Amino acid sequence: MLKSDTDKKVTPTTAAVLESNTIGHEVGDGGELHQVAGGTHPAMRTQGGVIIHDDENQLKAGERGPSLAEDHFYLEKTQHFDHERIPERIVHARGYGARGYFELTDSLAGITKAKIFNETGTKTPVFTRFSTVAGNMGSFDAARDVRGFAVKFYTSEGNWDLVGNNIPVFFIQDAIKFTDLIHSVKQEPDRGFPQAASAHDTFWDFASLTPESTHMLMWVMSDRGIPRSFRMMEGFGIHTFRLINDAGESTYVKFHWRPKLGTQSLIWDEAVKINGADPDFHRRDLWESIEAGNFPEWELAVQLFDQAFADKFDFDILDSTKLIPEEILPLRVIGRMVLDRNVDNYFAETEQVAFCVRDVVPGIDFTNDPLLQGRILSYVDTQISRLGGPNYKQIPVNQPKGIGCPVLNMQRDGAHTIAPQKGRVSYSPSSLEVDSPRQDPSANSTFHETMTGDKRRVRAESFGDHFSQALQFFNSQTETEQNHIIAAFIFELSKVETLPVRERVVSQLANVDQTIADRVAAGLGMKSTPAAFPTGVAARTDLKPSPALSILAKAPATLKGRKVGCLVADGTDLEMVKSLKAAAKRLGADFAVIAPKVGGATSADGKTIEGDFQLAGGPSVLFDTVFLALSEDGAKALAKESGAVAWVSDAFAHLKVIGTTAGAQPLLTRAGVTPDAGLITDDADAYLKAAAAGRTWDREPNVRTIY
Ligand code: HDD
Repeated sequence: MLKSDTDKKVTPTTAAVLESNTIGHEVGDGGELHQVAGGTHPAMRTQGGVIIHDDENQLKAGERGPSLAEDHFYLEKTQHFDHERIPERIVHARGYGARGYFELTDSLAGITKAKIFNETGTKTPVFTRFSTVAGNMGSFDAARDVRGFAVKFYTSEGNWDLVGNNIPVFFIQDAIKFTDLIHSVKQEPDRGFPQAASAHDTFWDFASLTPESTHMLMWVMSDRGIPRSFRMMEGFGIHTFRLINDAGESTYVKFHWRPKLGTQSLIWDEAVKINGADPDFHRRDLWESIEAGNFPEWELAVQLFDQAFADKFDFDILDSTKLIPEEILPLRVIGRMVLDRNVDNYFAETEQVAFCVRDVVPGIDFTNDPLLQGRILSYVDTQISRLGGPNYKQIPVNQPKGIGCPVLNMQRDGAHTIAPQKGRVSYSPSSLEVDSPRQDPSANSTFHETMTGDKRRVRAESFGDHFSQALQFFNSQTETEQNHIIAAFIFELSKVETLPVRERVVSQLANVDQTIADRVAAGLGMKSTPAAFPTGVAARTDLKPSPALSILAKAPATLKGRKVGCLVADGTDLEMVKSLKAAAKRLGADFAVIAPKVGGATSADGKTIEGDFQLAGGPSVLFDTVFLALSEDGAKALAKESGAVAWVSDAFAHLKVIGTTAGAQPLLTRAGVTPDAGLITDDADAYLKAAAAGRTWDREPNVRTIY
């Protein structure tokens, strides 16, 4: 007899239950399995809904005999397992998603007929997926890479997918080069490595022969390529799109996401170490903050302009390697996106979500950007292959959810048809059924654009300047950020084995600016800087810097969303740790205690200080700022632990603000920490204030060579 779900009888331990059921006798009547450790468990069932009476043993002919082919429980279980994987995305394979909503705060009525942008206060459900581009699904989060920022809006008029990145420009101008770009950056096809890295010959070979990528390279080599958190990343629609109003008039639009927590990045050496310490650094951060109720939030802002404005630039607004600086065309904030729910099942939702650039709603339209035009095909195509057929939009995460947008059309059948469309009529025009769906011309919002020209494979002359905005971006960075760009080029090119490729990249950089090329050449140990690569259009040097393109120039002083790591040992003052924790929490930070043993340490007054991490499991790279709450004896003991010494020396090298008790000196000395503005002793308030201001950038020249 099987126990009912509501039977409260408790079986002592899982192990005991398993043992009694797996060794020496048949389960058959083993209803106890439904209740373990006080829980009430429903019966396990097959895909066909049949109760499974034994999930521990195959059906055998005799106790030690062969397994029987009629064991349908075993067959179903294993066959399903054998087919559990689908092809991973060819790009953006590694990603993480969450649900939430978009709320309109400023109406674009009159500019677009799209309902999502008309009535302020309208809340539209969203599914958002962040990703790296090059790495495979099982790679690590903190790679140097572009981050995908894809949002599916379940609007009341159907789904709109805004499939963007955390960088406002792109590597190439024409979609026909996308295959080459991705082939060059993914693992090399003969050897299958390196994964999740652009630092190898094929990428830089392609990049150095593709000067249009130069602007994007500046961005990827900047700290934007190693974000601190998905929550601290900007997002961009990149292309110029069109908004269309009821009169059929068009306004150009560029979309921007701005994180409430401000933009923040990692330090390269820190990112490398994070990838070992916690390959899931970004996904864990997103999951945990949503679980904790600290819902990540972004503003959605737009840049709106017309043809006359577009014509003023000497670059083309259809060229995705260019941006319009905010200082020339300010952002208008029109809403906010809040991610407030983690997925229930990673595969069902995050893996199966299918973003398609061609999914737009009335009032939002494409432009002739040749990159955007090419994307319109690729996304649907890849979903059909990834998700096994043309009905991928019937998977719940991809279904339209807006009230008033049921799926009604003449498409029928195909693999995995789940939502049966009713009736006899599956064609149009038809007369047999009065309620069969009909086209509705009022929803038309295709912009009536006049097209002229010869049919040609050509790159417009207006797409010809590849260096001016690359220089403008570099000039818009603070000195620290510029140093990081130079260091990133040096690191990446140091991994390139083919000398002529290395030299060609530097010679392309000389087209941006001779000093940039000289600095990179010096860092690579080149005897002289290679001459500039021949170019048709030289960089303009008169473009004004755009401070909005710098992360540091607009970094907010806040501890919100940041993590404080507090190192303790036997002899630590527990009360001090408690009050530091309370103060950090009040400022919106997370606080973790790192102890030599995960069970904690014994405080000066003999109490247990609970640990969140053991030293080896909680290296300082996982925290934005650190505090050493140590007695002198505790510090002396830790000075003999290489893990503790590295914990401190890394924090120092990664320019973290370090708060410390005076007792911690033996460990600080052993770790080579020297006093500076970012080392604060015995003053918790001053420490937290300094930590909120960010890293100790002035320390950098003391800990690494600036080329
Ligand atoms: Fe793409 C996925 C962003 C150009 C072809 N792309 C993909 C994703 C993002 C972007 C964020 C992951 C979506 C998700 O989370 O599932 N892609 C961009 C941006 C581009 C861009 C911002 C330029 C501005 N992409 C681009 C081109 C092509 C593709 C030019 C092909 C011609 N992209 C794909 C794809 C992917 C994809 C192969 C792989 C998985 C998928 O579509 O769903 O179709």
